Amino acid sequence: MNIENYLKDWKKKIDDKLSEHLPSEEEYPQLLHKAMRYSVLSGGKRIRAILMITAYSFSGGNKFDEIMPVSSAIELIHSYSLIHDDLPSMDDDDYRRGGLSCHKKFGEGIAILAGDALFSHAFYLISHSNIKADLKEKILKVLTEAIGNQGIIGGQIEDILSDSNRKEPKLLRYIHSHKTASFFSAVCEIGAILAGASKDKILASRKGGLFIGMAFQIQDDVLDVEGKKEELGKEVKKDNDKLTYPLVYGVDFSKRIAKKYSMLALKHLSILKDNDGIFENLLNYLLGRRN
Ligand code: GRG
Repeated sequence: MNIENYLKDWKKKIDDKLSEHLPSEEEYPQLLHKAMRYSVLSGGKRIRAILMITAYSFSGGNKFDEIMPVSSAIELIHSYSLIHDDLPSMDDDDYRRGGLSCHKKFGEGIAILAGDALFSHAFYLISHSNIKADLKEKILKVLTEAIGNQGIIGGQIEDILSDSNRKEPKLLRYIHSHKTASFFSAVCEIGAILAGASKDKILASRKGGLFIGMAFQIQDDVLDVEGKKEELGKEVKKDNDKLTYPLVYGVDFSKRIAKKYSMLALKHLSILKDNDGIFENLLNYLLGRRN
């Protein structure tokens, strides 16, 4: 299958479910729900949810309706991290996904609370889903580990403390593997767990997802240097004072490292049943993307 169609079809299904799973703008307190819906439904590639669904499907899962609350939860957590990442005390970004960032549109207090509410709502969706209790417990362990102090937040704190004078490759790998790749790893592992896959497939999905995440974040760094505001939907050259792959290795070598990580990802994921080469095409898409 053509990868653009694959991504487009799943994005549409994920977007529809997200709209259904979010509280309506008419529901009290309206302003909170408006800010939540604005941030989640204003765009986004839905890559994390698509990876979860793909790992699920290639591990033998076929009950897509049952797992959609988990794919929504993943995108709600991601949107929450973007809202908080854009705040003045973090990356201080006025634009996101081609529009105003949440705090620019609604004010800082509302944006913080909208992020917090998205985070809680993600766990509401998982806990109210029809997924079997033992699988729920397993995925919650993976998810909470990936997004907490030893995952996204651990990476984010080192990211905001980092500066371009400390060109330390070990610290750079810590930031990227925690801030971004830990979540990619978790969503692939969760897909395999939900499908009831064997231990070796679950581990392969976890490792493959980690390498996809590393490649993805390096490309994100490269886009900050080479990308265009109109394509990215946010300001470029915002990472000038940050520890990034282009800073430490230069743009060309960073691209080669991203390619190496994508090959490693494919090596691990090769034990899943991917008849149409979706993972390979997906990685090529991610490394060639302009937003
Ligand atoms: C919510 C767990 C949690 C933590 C809060 C603010 C923060 C702590 C973490 C920020 C982590 C962060 C924003 C990492 C950057 C990851 C990244 C490359 C985001 C862009 O992802 P895309 O390109 O965005 O998938 P779209 O718009 O397509 O969804």
